[in-house]
Amino acid sequence: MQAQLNSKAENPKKKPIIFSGIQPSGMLQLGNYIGALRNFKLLQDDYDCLYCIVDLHAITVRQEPAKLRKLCYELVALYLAVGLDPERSLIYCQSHVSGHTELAWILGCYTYMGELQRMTQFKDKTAKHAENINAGLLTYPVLMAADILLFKSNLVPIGADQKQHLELTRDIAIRFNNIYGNVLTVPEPFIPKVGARIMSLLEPTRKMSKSDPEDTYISMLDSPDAVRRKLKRAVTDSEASIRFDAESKPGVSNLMSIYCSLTGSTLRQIEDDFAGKGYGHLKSAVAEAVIETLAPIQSEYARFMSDKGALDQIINNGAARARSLADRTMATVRKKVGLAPM
Ligand code: ATP
Ligand code: LTN
Repeated sequence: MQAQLNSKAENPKKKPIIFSGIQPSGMLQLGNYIGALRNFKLLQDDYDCLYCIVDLHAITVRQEPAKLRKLCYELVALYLAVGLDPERSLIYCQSHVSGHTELAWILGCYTYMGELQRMTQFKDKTAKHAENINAGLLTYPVLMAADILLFKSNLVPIGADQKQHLELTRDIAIRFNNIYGNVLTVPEPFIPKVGARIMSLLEPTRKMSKSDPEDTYISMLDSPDAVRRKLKRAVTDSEASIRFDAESKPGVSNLMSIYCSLTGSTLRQIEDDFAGKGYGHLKSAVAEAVIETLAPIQSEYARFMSDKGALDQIINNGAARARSLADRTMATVRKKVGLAPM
């Protein structure tokens, strides 16, 4: 991996680089899996990947320290349980690599207040956490840009809600390059065609989110009973017809998207297969597809969680490798900007 992530001149067979991160703000929910995590695994054969636990992003809202610490391990175990291979995919915690915050400070000086203030996530989170509108919530996308640009990443697998942040990352990189030459790689988003925005089960016009109340999302560790119960209660509509229309039938359309993305069926097929059947049928079919997807992941998760020493080794090794890659970008950036040589 170390050799594969060397510069193209040193290694002409170098693969393009992928970076993505997930916040340890709760156990992952089904939307995280469908929108992001499962693509991490699909992409690891063709790219050099870095998959980060973005703990510094998570503290933009209040977290309980002991719980946050535990969640970092749980996310690493979950990354491994879905099939990420630490030999091929570098797995580590954001706070273990100081280049993230150093680059974020520098890039913050090339980002406009207006750009940050109009980010949808900033508006949503400030509305949700009116008692704690801190500067970190505003500068959150600059840290995300630093995460990505620190490793000269080419592709960033994300759900649809992060598209705006990725566009800002591109703008920052282009602005920086216009001043200093071709220093930063301008990344592309990788957003799945189906399942890029899984919606809340109880409020299907809002995205499913792990920091919302438990009954609104399916946790990746939910038992089969919990999955069935939550889906049974999922909000639909009074029309009793199974057809995709995200505007006027958000609940049913959401269930159809979940089913499609887990089974590979098309929306058309579902409409045909469930023609004349009630919503109860659709809900049970979705529940069984979810249970079948989660079962092997949950048993692998339990196995990885039982060896904390091995998890420590993986993130320590990941951080060491990430640091050495980050140092190279930081050396160039410091020099270009004109900071005093060390
Ligand atoms: P939080 O509730 O703490 O803000 P979250 O559940 O929204 O967290 P993140 O950690 O912010 O999740 O997101 C991790 C990845 O999962 C991102 O790539 C994000 O786009 C994707 N993602 C999050 N929610 C969904 C969703 N409902 N549907 C599809 N993708 C999603
Ligand atoms: N902002 C993302 C999490 C995140 C991320 C990243 C995703 C932080 N840094 C870098 C991709 C690449 C979120 O809230 N889901």
